[in-house]
Amino acid sequence: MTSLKEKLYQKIQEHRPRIDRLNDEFGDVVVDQVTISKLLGGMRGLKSLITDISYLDPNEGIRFRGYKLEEVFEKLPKPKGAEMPYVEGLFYLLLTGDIPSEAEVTEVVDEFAKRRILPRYIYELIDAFPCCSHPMTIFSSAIISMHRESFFTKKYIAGIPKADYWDPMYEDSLNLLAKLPEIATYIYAKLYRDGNRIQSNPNLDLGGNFAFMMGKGKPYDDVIRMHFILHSDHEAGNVSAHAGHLVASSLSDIYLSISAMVNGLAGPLHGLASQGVLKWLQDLMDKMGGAIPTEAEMKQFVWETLNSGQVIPGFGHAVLRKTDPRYLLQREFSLKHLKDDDLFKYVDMLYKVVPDILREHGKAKNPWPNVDAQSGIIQWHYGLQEYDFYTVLFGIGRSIGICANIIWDRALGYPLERPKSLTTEMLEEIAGIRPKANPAAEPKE
Ligand code: CMX
Repeated sequence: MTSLKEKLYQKIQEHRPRIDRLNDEFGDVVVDQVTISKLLGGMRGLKSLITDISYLDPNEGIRFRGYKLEEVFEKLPKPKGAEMPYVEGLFYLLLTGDIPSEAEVTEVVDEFAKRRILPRYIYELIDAFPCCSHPMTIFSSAIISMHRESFFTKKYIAGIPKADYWDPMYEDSLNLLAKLPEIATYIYAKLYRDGNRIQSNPNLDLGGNFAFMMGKGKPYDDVIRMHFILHSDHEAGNVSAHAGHLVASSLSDIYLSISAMVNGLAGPLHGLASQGVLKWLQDLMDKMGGAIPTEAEMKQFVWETLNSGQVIPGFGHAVLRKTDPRYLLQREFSLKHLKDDDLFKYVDMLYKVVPDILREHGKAKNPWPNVDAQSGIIQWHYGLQEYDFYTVLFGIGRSIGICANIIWDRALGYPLERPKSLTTEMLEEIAGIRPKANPAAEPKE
């Protein structure tokens, strides 16, 4: 057993009695109220899920295992000469709650390296897609096709005890996470480089190897490490995290669950917004003939978008009520490395004009930029200009967090998700605007 797996096992053993106690002794304690507006409003803010991997404070932003993002970047070990930490170290942190030592990270880097090789049929599957397919469709299909590899499914059929479910889920998760960069870079080569693929370098860490397979040198390895870390987890209620957890709750394996997670991420209100920002800004750049717009021109463009009934991509958030710290960290990086980039100047100006416009527009509860407002611009700057591909990068990052979540779901025996639904008539009855269909059926006091 690796030291990561041993530590995880020990943490699971320590954690289980806490959940049992809450369930056995405090099961009836009220946590939140379900109102009609919560039901009609996509359960926005309803406290109804549990995760220990990350917590999103509306005003402070995300914390991973209690650590602010700045602390995560500062404390996690870094490859020699790198500005950004090992992605594998983040996985260790999300899974165990502990900052790993150099030696502990190295062990995880080696574990991932051993598990990278893709089955032949994945290449064939990717080759079989028609040229205009969206990379997220191919990515999701490649992941789900590996269902046949699932260790969990084999163990489940063989009758493994419930208390041990986490173990094959851990093995499947490592196998999948190690392969995602290979899958993604082959999709990229296939769609945009006539299938000319650069073979993996097993001596590099996940971030370094991803950059290598994309044909990019320094500092792209740091760009992608930062990207994967920033996008890894954002609590349990966002669409991708919730989709992954929900599917996993029926004891689907990691391949089925992460594919579902990726499908949720592929929507324009979620991960696809990163490509949305780029496309939107490129349209403006075309209109401007490449010139930098004045503030007045930028305001006009933003209003035109709003008045045509569209959202401003990269702005707003369902939970956050201030500028996303993930945006700020990428902004800090951009100010250091790409402050003369024209697209960065556009994004910088958006930061100045959009919040006031959204306030005046009066709809968005949060007028500030989110993670997607900045991420694509950095990729563009470093030569990754096929913006359809941006959500795949988000998907690799998010898989790290969701795998950690799902391993813990299994470890703590979280059950099948099965909320109850009502009809509109029932809601009208509850609201008191429709007589009860069958008052005699009401339970007596
Ligand atoms: N531009 C214009 N209108 C916006 C807006 C924006 N950026 N953000 C919110 N609104 C509107 C909503 O569309 C909604 O309008 P209706 O009442 O007409 O439906 C209203 O303001 C209230 O929405 P909200 O409660 O503030 O936000 P939601 O929780 O419903 O949605 C989000 C959150 C992110 C989907 C939304 O802000 C949005 O569409 N942003 C643009 C897309 C985007 O950047 N998505 C990426 C988010 C990060 C991620 O998950 O990757």
